Amino acid sequence: MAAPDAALYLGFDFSTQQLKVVAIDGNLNVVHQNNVQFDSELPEFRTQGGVHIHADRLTVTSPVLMWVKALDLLLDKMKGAGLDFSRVRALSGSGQQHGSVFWRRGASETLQNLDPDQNLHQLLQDSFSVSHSPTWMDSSSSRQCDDLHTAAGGAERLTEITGSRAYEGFTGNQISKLRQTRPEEFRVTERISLVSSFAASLFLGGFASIDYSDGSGMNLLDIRTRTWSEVCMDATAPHLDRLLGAPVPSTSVLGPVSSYWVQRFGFSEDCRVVAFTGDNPASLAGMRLQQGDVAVSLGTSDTVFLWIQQPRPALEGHVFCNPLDWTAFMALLCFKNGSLTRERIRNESTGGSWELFSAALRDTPLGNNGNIGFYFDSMEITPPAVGVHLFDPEDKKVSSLSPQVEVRALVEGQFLSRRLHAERLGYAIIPGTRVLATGGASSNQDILQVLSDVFNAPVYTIDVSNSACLGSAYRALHGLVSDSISSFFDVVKKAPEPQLVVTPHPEAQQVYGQMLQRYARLEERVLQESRPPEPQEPISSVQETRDL
Ligand code: ADP
Ligand code: XUL
Repeated sequence: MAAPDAALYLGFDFSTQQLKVVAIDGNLNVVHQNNVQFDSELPEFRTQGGVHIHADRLTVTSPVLMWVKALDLLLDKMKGAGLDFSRVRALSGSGQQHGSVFWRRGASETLQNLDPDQNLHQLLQDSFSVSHSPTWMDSSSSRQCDDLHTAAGGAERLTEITGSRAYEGFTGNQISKLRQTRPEEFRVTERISLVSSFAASLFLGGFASIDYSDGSGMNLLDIRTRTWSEVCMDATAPHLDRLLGAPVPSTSVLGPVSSYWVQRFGFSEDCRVVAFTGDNPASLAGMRLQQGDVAVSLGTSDTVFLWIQQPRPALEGHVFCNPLDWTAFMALLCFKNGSLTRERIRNESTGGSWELFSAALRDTPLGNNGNIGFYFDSMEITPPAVGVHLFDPEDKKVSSLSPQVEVRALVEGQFLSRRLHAERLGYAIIPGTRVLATGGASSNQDILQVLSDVFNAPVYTIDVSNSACLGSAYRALHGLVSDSISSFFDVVKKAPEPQLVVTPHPEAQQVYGQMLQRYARLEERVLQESRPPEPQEPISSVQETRDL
């Protein structure tokens, strides 16, 4: 146990439904955790799941003062629980990605002169030009997305520059929409923050810079030069760079906490604020994902997280700058047909029993004698296809498979798809690659065995509860030590290790190396056959990534 006066590091997470915090000591022990649930603890804002869904069903916002008031309340709770703020050497945090905060003219001065006798939400009540902040769940900016694609020279070109095609929830498109539909609010805006940099600003007592990693979720940053893309900025708003400030490396120390925190809560004057980032980048830090690793969350939907050295942005998925190593990248992929489809096949093929489902996987050979299945019960995000498509070893379409073969066809097909699309974004299996599995289905060793075989890599399980908060606390600690990537893994080496569960069969590489190529060919065929007439509804693609 650390001494009672030992240093502490705080990690905050401003997520969609709640504000959370963890405090760790220098040995990475979690010594305090707390949270504020927006719906139940701040009912005056009348949110559901932390948001307001507007009458058009497309506009989804959160009251910005609710986030401020949640911080007031959280700090009071921490104080009430006896946390000694003078021990906090550094803090950092994360926020839901893509959401934005519009500060009104004069906010900078207000932030610099906060009266320690008052709550933040009293002090800042006139500091926002837009009281209802756009969130990542918003899908009301389709027109602006089309315009951005056109300005950039097409969706592929935009993806190449910013790491993602235009998404309605992404910040740049929300800024465009606001400028066009509410010019007066836009006119009186002094600064635009992401949720992460807004939260950092509260601690800093001044506008905090946007970090590269969360900045890559805006459809505005050139992810390779790590500067604002001129073509995207020009298409979004005039002189937007003045409103956004220059982006900084995610490991930057922004400065000490403002005197408000020193006087009101007893923070040390030396307590540092490390750049806040997005919740997914912070989770990558919390999971201590390393080069070559891939994290696969097998929840309601399946989500894949990757550390990438050489990105190849694709229309499906997002590539962001890496929060730990500014020369590297991370990618996120979301697959809607995950556990629910596995449950359907379990119900239909093995009488609802996971034990029999597992036995079917054990009793069938790697490669399933050439039978391949695509199971898109609902319109898939990656790739945008729908329906069940089954193929025999001669690539002929068949209408059914025997129950055991069907179970393996489903699970192999799902993991071949995860690997195919990960590789398309630049993922490469290298010596030492680990697959880190999380989520409900990661308790099933036979499913993990197929995952291990398809990726030809050992599979480990990890506990990711609170990974964004924990990652933020780790990043705070790292910010105090140094700026180099090796030191991040050095400072977190005492964290609990992932547990090795399975290793690949020796023949896996040969079987799945070939099968992956066949799968890619057949997927193209399936796509041609089932491509929807209209473009995808992108809100679902973003919504489903909440699991990790
Ligand atoms: P969420 O996305 O809601 O966080 P979880 O990560 O908790 O979901 O995963 C829930 C899913 O886990 C369930 O839908 C269920 O299909 C799956 N699951 C639970 N136990 C098993 C098992 N033994 N084998 C396969 N899947 C399982
Ligand atoms: C990622 C995304 C969500 C939010 C959730 O692209 O939009 O995961 O970050 O908070």
